[in-house]
Amino acid sequence: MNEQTQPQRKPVILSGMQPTSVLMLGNMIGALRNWVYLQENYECFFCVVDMHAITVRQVPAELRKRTLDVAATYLAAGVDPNVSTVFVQSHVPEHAELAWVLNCYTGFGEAGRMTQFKDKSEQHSDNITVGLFTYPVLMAADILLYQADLVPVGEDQKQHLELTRDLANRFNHLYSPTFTVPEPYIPQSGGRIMSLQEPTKKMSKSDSNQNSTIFLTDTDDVIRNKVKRAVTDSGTDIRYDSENRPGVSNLIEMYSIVTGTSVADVEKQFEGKGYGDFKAAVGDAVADYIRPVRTRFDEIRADVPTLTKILKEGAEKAQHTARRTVRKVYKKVGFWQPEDK
Ligand code: ATP
Ligand code: LTN
Repeated sequence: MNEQTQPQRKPVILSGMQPTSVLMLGNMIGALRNWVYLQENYECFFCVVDMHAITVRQVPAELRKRTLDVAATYLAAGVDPNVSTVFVQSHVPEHAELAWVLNCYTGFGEAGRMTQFKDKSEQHSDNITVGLFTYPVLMAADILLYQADLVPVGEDQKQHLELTRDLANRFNHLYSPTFTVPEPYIPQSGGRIMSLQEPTKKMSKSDSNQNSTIFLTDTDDVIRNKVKRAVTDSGTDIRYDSENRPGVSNLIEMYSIVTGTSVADVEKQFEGKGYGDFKAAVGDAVADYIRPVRTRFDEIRADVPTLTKILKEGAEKAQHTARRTVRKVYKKVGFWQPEDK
């Protein structure tokens, strides 16, 4: 290397998923597949956001198990722990520390406008906690701690990314440049996979109707059956029109992504065919897409000592970066440190 050239800092990525259940097709298509291909060119931090998961009530033993399930799924999908840092959010206490500070810079009205808060408080009307309200601030802390440039997420997280950017800008202007202002990375196609049973709602891993969601642990037969029973619209031809025909359009989008075919070519391929033939093809294609992930998941999940080692090393590495940001922030807000004297 030329002595004059400084080694270039790779841009940073951070993203995470909640261990509220095993992951599903929407998580894979909306976010995880992008993590895998971006990891070569970015310095990546991928966390299992267990602290976010307790914003709605969890069964402790299940949460423990799901945390390992989600970490194993990241690896099964192709996240390489030798390249990317994979860790559990609660293992790095700086997430809670920065979240507290950012809470003190977030307007009450600003947090109240978050649509995910409104949706989730309707779903969990018997237990609307302050934690659920302040969920996006913890997410902002996750991102800003690592000075992330890019955050690969599904469409539903766009508003949370806007809040994160606002908080970063606010803090930088109040004090001095402290945080990188991150950009969302939302796929053009597949950023919002819809529920198989209610195609106007997004597919979600905590949907109460199991038939709405294709889990990455579903067997080939279960996948084919769920697709066969998917709600479609009155109509007979295979034509993309997400506004008027959300059911069939969702299946077209899924098929297009998992087979790498354009939507126009999918329409051409199924011209003159009915919903029955099309659903059978979608079921097969999705099963083919998920099968290798499921097989690798079973192997990785069975080896808990290796998984533990990866997560422990990941947390140490993540903490190293996170601590630096918290130290900077504490100094700027005026927390006295012994070395200040
Ligand atoms: P929950 O149902 O527990 O609220 P979720 O299924 O929405 O969770 P998260 O853990 O909140 O999943 O999200 C993980 C990632 O998957 C995020 O980047 C999110 O934007 C993305 N994602 C979630 N649902 C979909 C979907 N239906 N289509 C595309 N991307 C999605
Ligand atoms: N809120 C996100 C999960 C999440 C996240 C993050 C995503 C928590 N912290 C940081 C990207 C970056 C969701 O998908 N519901």
